[in-house]
Amino acid sequence: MKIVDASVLVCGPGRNYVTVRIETDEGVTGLGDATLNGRELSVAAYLSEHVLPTLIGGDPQRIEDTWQQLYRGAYWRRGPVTMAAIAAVDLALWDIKAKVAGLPLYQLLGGASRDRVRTYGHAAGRDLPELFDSVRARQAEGYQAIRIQSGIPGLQRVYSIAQTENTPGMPVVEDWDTAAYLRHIPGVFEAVRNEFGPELPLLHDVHHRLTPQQSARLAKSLEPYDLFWLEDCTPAEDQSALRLVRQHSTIPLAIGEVFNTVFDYQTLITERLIDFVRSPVTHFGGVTAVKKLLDFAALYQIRSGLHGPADISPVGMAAAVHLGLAVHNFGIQEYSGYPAQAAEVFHPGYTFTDGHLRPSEAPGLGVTLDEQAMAAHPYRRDYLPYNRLLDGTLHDW
Ligand code: CS2
Ligand code: MG
Repeated sequence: MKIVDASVLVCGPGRNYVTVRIETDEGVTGLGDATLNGRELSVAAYLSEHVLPTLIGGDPQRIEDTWQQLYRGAYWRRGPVTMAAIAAVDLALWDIKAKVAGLPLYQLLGGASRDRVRTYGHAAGRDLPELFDSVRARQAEGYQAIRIQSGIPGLQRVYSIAQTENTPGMPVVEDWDTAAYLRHIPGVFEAVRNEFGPELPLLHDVHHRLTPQQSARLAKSLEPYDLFWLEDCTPAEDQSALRLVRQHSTIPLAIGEVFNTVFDYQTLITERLIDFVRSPVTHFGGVTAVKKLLDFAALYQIRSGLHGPADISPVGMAAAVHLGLAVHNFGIQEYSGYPAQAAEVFHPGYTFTDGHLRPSEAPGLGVTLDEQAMAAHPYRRDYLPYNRLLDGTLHDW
C-alpha cells in the first residue's frame, strides 16, 4: 500500500478549520485535523510546502516511523505549528490503518475501557441570572459536568462572556483586572453551588492569567465549592509555578491546552503538580503522542481532560473520543459543540447523548467530509482576542 496523494483543505463553516486528506493506491482515505486557531494558514503552508510532498510514495501503515521522521527528521522540533501538522498526518494515518483493519480506531488502541466518554460543557453569563440560565441550558442539552465562567463587575469585555464587535480581520481587545476577578469568583461558585446543589461537577478556566501567589489564593478560596478542576491558573510555560499552588491547596489542577510535547509536562507529571492533562490530540502530535503522554501520566495517577472547544475540528474530536474510550486513565472530555454550518461539512460519526460521547462503530475515525459544502464556506482571516489591564498594559492569556 502506498500514499498517492496528500492535500490540505481549508474552510470556514462558522469558524476556520484545516483538514488533511491522505489517499492511498488502494482507495483508502484518511482524514486529520490541522486546525490552529487564529494561525490556520501557517499550519496549512507547513504541511503543503514541507510535509505532504515527502509522504507521497510512502507506506501509510508505518505510523510510528512517519511520526519520528516528521519530528526528529526536520531538525526544528516542537512548537504549535509543527506539532499540529504532525498531528494531522498522524490522525490521517491512524484513520487509514483502522479502515484497512475494518475496525473503529479505539479497537486498535486496546479496545474500549468504558461504555461512553463523559464530557463537560461551557456555561457563562455576565451576571448570576444569566449564568444560571446558561447552566440550565447545558443541563437541558444533557451535560452532567459544566465549566463556569462569569462576567466581572467593572469589566466590559471578558473572554467567553460578552461578544464584542471587532474591526473585521483584527483581534478584539478585552479587559482584565486580577483584583476584581479574585474578589468576584468565589461568590459566583458559592451561588452556583447553592442553586444547583453539591453533586454537579463544576470546572473553571483561568486562561493563564494569575501569578502563583494569586493562583494559590484563588485555589484556597474555591476549595469549599468542590471543583472538578481549576484550569490553567498560571502561564503554562512555567512548570514550576504550580508548586506554590500545590503547597497551599488540594484543589485538582488541570493544564496543558497550549502544550505541544511531553517535555512541557515533565516537571508537572513527575512532581505530581497536576491532576489532569489538557492537551488536545491535535497540536500535540496526534494519537501516537497523546497515547504515550497518557501512559506516562497514568504512572502518577494523572488523568485525561483533553482540550475540546470548537476550534478542535470534528475530525480531531472524533480521535479524542476513540482515545477517551480506550485509555484506562480517562478523566473527562471537553465538548462544547460546533457552529451549525460545521455540520454541513463534517459528518463526525460520533454521537452525543446524556452528556456523553460515543465513537462511531464505522472503520477508522468514522468522520466523512462533504467537500462541496466546504466550498460554500471559505476561510476568512480571524484572530483570538487578547487582554489589556485597565491602564492599557497587555496581560497574559
Ligand atoms: C479554552 C479555549 O476550551 C478551553 O479551555 O481555553 O476556548 C481556548 O481559549 C481556545 O481553544 C483557544 O483557541
Ligand atoms: Mg482552557
